[in-house]
Amino acid sequence: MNTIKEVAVIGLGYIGLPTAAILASKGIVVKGVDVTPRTVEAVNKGEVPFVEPALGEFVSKAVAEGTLSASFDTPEAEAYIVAVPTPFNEDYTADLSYIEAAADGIAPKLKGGELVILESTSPPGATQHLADYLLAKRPDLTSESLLIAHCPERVLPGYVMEELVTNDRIVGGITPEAAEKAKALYATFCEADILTTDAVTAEMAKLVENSFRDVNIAFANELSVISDKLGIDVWELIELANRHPRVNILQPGPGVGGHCIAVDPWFIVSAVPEQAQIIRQARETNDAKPNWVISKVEEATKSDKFNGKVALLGLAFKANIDDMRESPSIAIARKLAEANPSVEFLAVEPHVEALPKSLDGLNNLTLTPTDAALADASVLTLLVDHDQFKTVPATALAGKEVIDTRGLWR
Ligand code: SAJ
Repeated sequence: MNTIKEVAVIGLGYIGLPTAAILASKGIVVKGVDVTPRTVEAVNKGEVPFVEPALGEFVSKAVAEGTLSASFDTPEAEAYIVAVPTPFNEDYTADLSYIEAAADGIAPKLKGGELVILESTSPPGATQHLADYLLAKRPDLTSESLLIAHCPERVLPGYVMEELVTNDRIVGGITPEAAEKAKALYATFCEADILTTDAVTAEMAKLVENSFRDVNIAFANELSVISDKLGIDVWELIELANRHPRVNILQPGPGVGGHCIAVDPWFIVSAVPEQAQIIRQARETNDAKPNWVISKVEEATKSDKFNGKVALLGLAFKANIDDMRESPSIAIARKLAEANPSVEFLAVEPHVEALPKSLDGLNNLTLTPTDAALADASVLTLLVDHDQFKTVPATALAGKEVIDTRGLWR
């Protein structure tokens, strides 16, 4: 039974804000903390600064009812949920500086007895590191008086509000008491099973889930390159093979993006480099896919029919979202535009109104409406399977060179 009535959520991003909003919808007073002024302002106005279906209603209702607010400073609370980024360093080890910055804000507020939950995807040992870090800052507290747990998020962008309720959760405690207390808090909104374990197993479970997917997408991406060499249709191949009752091959694409699957496997590789052979190879295979797409586009621009314009359809890292983090489309767009200054690239992304900063400074790349790009370019490169592109009529593709990395227009 949950007894916690006041929670601080540190980091109001794609995971922190939905978690804050759903807790607030259960009557818990939630104080969100973020370093970005745009985020703090938006939340206090009841708005969501990114695209996530259904989240807007939760946030506006909770803010109107006074159960959710945001600020730059960490408040006192009975429980703290840390949902900050964990990028990787150049050597693929995890950068824990955002977690440490969150802990710097929490430490002075502690009185003893609080629950601190790390939700950020973390390498093995990060939760213990957080515990040690907090206790080093607050030597007056003991490891018994601070309940620390890892509860990795597992929700799929685009379905977050649904999956927060329906997905099973894993809670790994530094102590069993911490796991139980965190479990009770999550049970206020999670209707599925909440499974308790130790912190390192919970950390690894999260990393393994995303590595499993990365390895299987790498298999699909390898099949697409093999099929191209053999002159067969990879989508048909996969469809046929998947008719076997125990085969379920995933879909090839232009590479793997997002802040999760393209990142998390490296945390395992850097922790146990000798042992993590398949996991490393999968990362390398998926990271190589954008260059393969680039070579296909460049090949198409050498044709006599090429009119000087290439459409790049979709910049987000996957369908029906606006998130462009680690997006293979962005890498493809940037490299193509840099390497082919005489070609005009028409980038299409229906979910944004301006190109991201990562594409700044490219004179031959412009954000273009879908219809104009389809009409003007003689090479059409489909990079993301957004719903908007599903309805493109076959007549719009007639006479064009089509590079369909998602199998949407076959
Ligand atoms: N992709 C393919 N082929 C596929 C499936 C995906 O190329 O068959 C690509 C996507 O286009 C995208 C990337 O992989 O670029 C990742 O997309 P995704 O939909 O597989 O996953 P994410 O990154 O949006 O969310 C994942 C989820 N993890 C798993 O499915 C195991 C989600 O549940 C996690 O919460 C999330 O990572 C996270 O935050 O870790």
